[in-house]
Formats: sequence, C-alpha cells, structure tokens
Amino acid sequence: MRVARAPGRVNLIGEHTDYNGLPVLPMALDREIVLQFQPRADRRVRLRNTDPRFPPLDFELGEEILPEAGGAWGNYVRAAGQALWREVGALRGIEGEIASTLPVASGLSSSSAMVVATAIALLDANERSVPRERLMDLLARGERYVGLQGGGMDQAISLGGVAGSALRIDFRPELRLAPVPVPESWRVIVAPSLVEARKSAGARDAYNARVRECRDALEQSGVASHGSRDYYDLLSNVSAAEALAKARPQLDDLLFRRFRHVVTEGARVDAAVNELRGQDLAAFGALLRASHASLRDDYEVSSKELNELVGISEAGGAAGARLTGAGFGGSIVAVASSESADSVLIALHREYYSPRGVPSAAFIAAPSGGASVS
Ligand code: NG1
Repeated sequence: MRVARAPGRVNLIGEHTDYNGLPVLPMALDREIVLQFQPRADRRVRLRNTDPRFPPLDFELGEEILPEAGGAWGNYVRAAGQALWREVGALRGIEGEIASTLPVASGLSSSSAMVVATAIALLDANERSVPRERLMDLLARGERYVGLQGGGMDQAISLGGVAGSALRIDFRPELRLAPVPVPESWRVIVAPSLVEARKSAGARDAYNARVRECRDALEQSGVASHGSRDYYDLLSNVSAAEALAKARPQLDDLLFRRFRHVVTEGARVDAAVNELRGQDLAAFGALLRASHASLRDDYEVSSKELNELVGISEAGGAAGARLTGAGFGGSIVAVASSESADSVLIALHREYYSPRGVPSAAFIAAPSGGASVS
C-alpha cells in the first residue's frame, strides 16, 4: 500500500485575485486528504470514501472521462485523471480508500486537495513525473472539469506548502512561489461558519458570475491597454489609484465595485507580505479587516454568519479577521498574538458555536508542508 497526502489551505489574504492574474498569500494546513492506494493492471479507478456520505467510485481512465451528474465528490478524482491522461498519455488505474481530516465545503480547499492527492497517486502508480510548477498549473486548469472557472491558488499551495511559512504566489508573468515565515508569536485561527460553500452547487454560479464581471469591468474600464489579458497587465501600466480614478466614470456601480475589490486586494497582498516580513501584527490585522470589508461590500461574497464570526473574533482580541476562500459560506481566518488566541477561541465558542448547540469547530492552524507520496 502507498499513501498520498495533500493538505487543504487557508488563504491569509488575496481573495478572488488569482483568476485575475494578481497574487495570493495562503498557507497549507495540517489537515489533509489521505489516499491509500495500490496500482491496478487495468485503467480502472476504484476508491472507497471513509465518509459514509460519499458513495464508492469506479470509472475508467481515458482522454475523455464523463462527469457524474450533480456535485459528486468523484468528479474531483475524474478531473485529476483526465488532466493527467491528456498530459502524459495512457495510465494504469489505482484502487484504495480516501479519508479526510479536512471539513468538507468549508472554504479550506478539500476539493483541490482531492485533485492533488489523486494526481500524485496516479503519477506514483505509473512511475511518471511532471515538473512541480507544470503540475500546479495543469491541475488548476484540470479542476475546471467540475464547472468552476477557478484560479490556481489551491492546487499550487497544496503541492508547494512549506512548514512554518505562508507563500506569496504570483501567477503572472509566470507561476512563482515565495515562502514568507509566519512569526512564531502569531496565531492563525480558522473558524468554519458551518454553512457549506458547495462550489459544485449554487455557489458555483455566483463564483462564475464574479469571474465574468471582473472580465467585463476590465474591458469596459477604458484603462487597460489594447490586448491586456488580465489585471496583471492592467497594473503593469498604471498605478492602482490611477486605474480606479480612470475607471470610475466608465463603469456602472456594480462593475466598479468588482473592479475596486480586485485592484485594492492585489495591493493589500503586497502590503501584507511586507507586514508579515516586518512582523507587524497590528498592521497585518488592519489589512485583513480592509479585505473583509471589500469582500462584503464591493465583491458581495460574504454572509451573515461570516460577518458575525469576523465581528466576534475582532471583539475577542484578534488583530484582524476576514472571510477566507471563495465565500458564500465556508470559513473565516483571524490572526492574533499568542497571548490573545485563547480569548478569541473562547469568544467564538461562547458566541457562535455554543448558541447553535454544536462543539466549537474553530482551530489554530499550523503552516504546513505540501503534498507527498510515501
Ligand atoms: P475555494 O475557497 O476553494 O472555493 C476558490 C478558488 C480559488 C480562488 C478562491 C477565491 C478553485 C478550486 N478555487 O477557492 O482559486 O479563486 O475561490 O480567492 O477554483
């Protein structure tokens, strides 16, 4: 038996920037998808899921793999199979069992971890390899199989995570990962809202609508020079302030707010990397607060529960908090000093989880290493 492991992630800042060509700052979690497998002689993939909500999976690898209807978990496995087949050619299958220590649909990227775990298991079973950056990009595009026009953050951090560090990931001009150590006296707290952000269902349409709106805003802004592909190209020619001033009269209210979120969020990632390097917790926290306000008011991807969790964390002593991941449910991330972390966790338990009659789901996240096969 071989074991493939792929971690989920929490994104510290840089939300809905990846598919716009701007950077992100996630860290890999110490929670993961674990796939125990052995190679098969034929092309079949046969996997059980230890979570009884998810039925067993059995399909044949190939150039064109038909998806299962609905939000089936097996489509993330199929996505990896099809992407790899197209990249490296014919593959033998695997059989085994998938388990997860990641909460499902919590904005912590269990779906991309599933794609990554499957891909590295298939490569191992076939004694093949794909260069790391190439695999990150391949799987990001491959996961669009499930119908979400997503960016490349989740696959990159799951494969490239570094223990003790967050990673600044740039997608343009080409994929680049730069570890930035998280100070030992900081605590990163993740609090799931318990409202599922199922990208395969309703949230998918809302997500894809944002991708379209960003593209429309870029085109109609009148700022992007001819042939600009994304916001990276846009901001290669003008400053963020200039882009906002010029775009304002060109765009309707909704598109301007989407545009403003993307442009200001990209600038916040640069600033956050500096504050992390300089170990300025208060300044880093202020950037998280500004990011949440922008996601709530301009990008409109927050929810009552996420806003409540952010408010409780900040009142409980966090330097700052924000929704993390796509939004529409899922989790928040809060950053606190080691002395304040307990009071934040207690406040979350007392004011969010306990009134709902459930055990606290909040936890302190340790920046962890990336995916591996052993
Ligand atoms: P999650 O939180 O896993 O739904 C999605 C995208 C990311 C990124 C974030 C928003 C996928 C697999 N994930 O993440 O690329 O765009 O939303 O920042 O598409």
